Amino acid sequence: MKIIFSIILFLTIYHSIKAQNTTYETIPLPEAEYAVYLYDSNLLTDRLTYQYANKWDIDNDGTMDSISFIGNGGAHVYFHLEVKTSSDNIWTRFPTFYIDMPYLFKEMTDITQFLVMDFDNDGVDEIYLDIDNPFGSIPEILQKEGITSNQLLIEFEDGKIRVKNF
Ligand SMILES: [Ca+2]
Ligand SMILES: [Ca+2]
Repeated sequence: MKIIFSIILFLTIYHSIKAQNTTYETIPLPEAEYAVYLYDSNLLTDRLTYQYANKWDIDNDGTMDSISFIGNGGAHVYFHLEVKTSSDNIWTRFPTFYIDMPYLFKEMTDITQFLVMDFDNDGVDEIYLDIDNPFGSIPEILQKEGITSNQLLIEFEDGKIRVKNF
């Protein structure tokens, strides 16, 4: 009797583990082809990162640039923006700009958080971000620059990346 009970218990546990695994595996990661897990030796965890390389030329030098979104490793993953333009080849990091859907939106919708297109029709793409920081707050570094909205336009101007109100 004890053995049967143990077997039933084992099967129950096994079944629930298997169910969890199955559930986990069947949730598709959006834009999975751009997603990688990078180990962070400070946080001691893998951070989900979206790497968009060679898709846009933000600094208009004829060579494609890189845009990445680095996950914070939390249960509800928030991502911050990093941009590397080919003209200076250095990463500009925005560690206080958080979004939770760093996906390739094709157009502006109510839920678009990230979109790259030529918003001002000057022939060069800009980056749109609708940041979703805690309590809707605007990062201090942006407030000092006169930014009054969570909707940001990030563009390359006079040799550097600038952040403006959208
Ligand atoms: Ca470029
Ligand atoms: Ca433009």
